[in-house]
Amino acid sequence: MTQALIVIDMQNDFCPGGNLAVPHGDQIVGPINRLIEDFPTVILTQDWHPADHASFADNHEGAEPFSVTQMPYGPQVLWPRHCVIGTPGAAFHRDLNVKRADMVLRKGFRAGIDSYSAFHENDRKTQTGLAGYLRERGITQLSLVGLAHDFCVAWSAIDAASLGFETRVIEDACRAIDMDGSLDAARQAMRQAGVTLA
Ligand code: VGL
Ligand code: ZN
Repeated sequence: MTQALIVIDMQNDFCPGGNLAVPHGDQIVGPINRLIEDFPTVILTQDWHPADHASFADNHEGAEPFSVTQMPYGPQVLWPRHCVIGTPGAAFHRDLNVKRADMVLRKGFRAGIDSYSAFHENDRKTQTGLAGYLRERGITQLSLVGLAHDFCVAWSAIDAASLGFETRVIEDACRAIDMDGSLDAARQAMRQAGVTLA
């Protein structure tokens, strides 16, 4: 089988009540669970940050959440503290069917580098190893779902397409943060990268 479903960051902190809640993020748990049954291979990603992570606004004196700062690797949005290693906010949504996952890929665990994409960290150099894993298993077609549509799903999909995977985002099973037009920009960037928006 050459297909995999990649479920991005279906964690409590990205759902209503969480620290970086994506509006209606919990509504896609049911649709994702149905998709999980249809794919031969399922991979879950988990945003997984140490407490001193550089993407947290409260680790930068006087910085407001959702402002943009300059990192050594370029501009970086500063987020509310979220998905701290081992906390309930970093756990998967309780109703997500995690039983069929072949792999759980953690990302963003280096204090100095954020990682939206499941393939490359935000410095665009540090690899997560996912491409190698998929290639070794002979997987060529990817379908992506999850949170957030305009950040981690989009960046993962763009990288997947540029790495040569046939890449599709199932938009009904995604929800967006949508700050300053970020969803429109992300959809345009995905189309440009050759990602199919389904
Ligand atoms: C995400 C912002 C910060 C995401 C993760 O999963 O889209 N967004 N960390
Ligand atoms: Zn994060």
